[in-house]
Amino acid sequence: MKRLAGFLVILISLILVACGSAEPTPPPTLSLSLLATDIAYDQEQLEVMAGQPVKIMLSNEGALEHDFSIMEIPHLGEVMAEEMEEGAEHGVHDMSEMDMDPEVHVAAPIGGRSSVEFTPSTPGEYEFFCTTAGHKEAGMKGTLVVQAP
Ligand SMILES: [Cu+2]
Repeated sequence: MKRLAGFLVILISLILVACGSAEPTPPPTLSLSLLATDIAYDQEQLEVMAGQPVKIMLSNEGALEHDFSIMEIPHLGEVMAEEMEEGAEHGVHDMSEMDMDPEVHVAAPIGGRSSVEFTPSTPGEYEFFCTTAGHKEAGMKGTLVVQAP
């Protein structure tokens, strides 16, 4: 009987510990690479999961500035863009002339690499494209597929 009581105490403690971890840990960030050249991306489709943070690394191996933009996409938290200068001189990315304000946006300078991180919240298909004038029309676009978890 004494052994049984001891066993129950351990069992109850384990249950309490299991229930005690209140914060559900978010799934690990999914890292995807996208290569930009003149004038194209190397992938037409990117697949991600709703509720999972995604980090898109944009490398620019072209001779023009390129970016990664999504006009509208439901997401959790903030969109974090990080532009890394590597090599090439810094081309100031002026968004002021644009009459659009994409929800997700990051530009990669010539020969450089940038990343943008966000957590899509709603399954669906969202168009991504390059906002540099004429690039989307030239085919610099693709589909971000957000799968249901
Ligand atoms: Cu472009």
